[in-house]
Amino acid sequence: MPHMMKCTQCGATAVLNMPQHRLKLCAEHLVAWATKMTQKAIDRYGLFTRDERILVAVSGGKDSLALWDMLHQLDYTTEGLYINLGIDHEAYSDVSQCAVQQFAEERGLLLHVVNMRDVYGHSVVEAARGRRGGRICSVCGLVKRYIMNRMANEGEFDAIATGHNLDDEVAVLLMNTLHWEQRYLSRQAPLLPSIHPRLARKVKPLVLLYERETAAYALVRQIDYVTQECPYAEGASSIFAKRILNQLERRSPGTKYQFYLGFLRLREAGYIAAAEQPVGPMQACTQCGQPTTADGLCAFCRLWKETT
Ligand code: Q46
Ligand code: ZN
Ligand code: ZN
Repeated sequence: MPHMMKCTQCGATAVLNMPQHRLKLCAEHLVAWATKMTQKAIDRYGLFTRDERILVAVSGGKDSLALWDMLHQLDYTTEGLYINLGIDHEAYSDVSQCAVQQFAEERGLLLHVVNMRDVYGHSVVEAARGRRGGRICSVCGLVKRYIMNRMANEGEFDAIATGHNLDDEVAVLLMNTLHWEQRYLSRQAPLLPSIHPRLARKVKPLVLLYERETAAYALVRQIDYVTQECPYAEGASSIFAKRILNQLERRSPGTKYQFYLGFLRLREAGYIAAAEQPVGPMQACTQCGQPTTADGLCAFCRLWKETT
């Protein structure tokens, strides 16, 4: 029988070893610790307050559902948003929607569902097809940003929260550093402030947690999340970056944590100059009314016009 790990805090059987924090925790202490780390990120980076209303973007995966669960436990005022992108491969979108709906019902939480086909007439797959050379993920990213902004604006939310964990952020950081993408580096942060009264701020409260920690949290809390990945996620360069980072982490626990937090410290100290591209004056899209720097139609409405 393998050597039994003991919780650093109470001596009970530990379910997770986190060498980067020199901690082994039992189920109960893991839940408390992970929730505390989320609260710490909210406070340290000034993400939002208890008087504000937060729209949580949920995909059905472990991270976003763990995030919603934690914010609910922490007594924040939240509503969920699920965007059904119309990805039919193994019924990915519908299966995910069911998981999110069940999660919300069990907890008495309010969930908004936007079905791309019903509301906008096309799935993201169809929209990407209509675009010459359009990679589905870039079309999908644009569509998700647009719907999140629009729902937050219409529902008068103060912030949009997403379930990005530390592994997600550090993978993006590595790739942006390899290419010295100054513009992206200057904007990579747990909080993206609002740049227009009709655009809510964007926040990432899970940035202090490793993916394996959010996964363990979701398991211990018995959250029924979808393990199936989006079929288009395969081959994304961020997956390769994650693999490399995990190799570094195994050799030297804490590498990911230090790389990311060190970056944020440098950024806060002003070493990563904000390469603010001059944001032109924003005006209302002539079709949907959402703020845009473009003349006439916003990027989403232009994409949709090409599709139809
Ligand atoms: S962007 Fe691409 Fe994701 Fe959209 S198409 Fe799937 S993998 S869901 S985060
Ligand atoms: Zn314990
Ligand atoms: Zn528009």
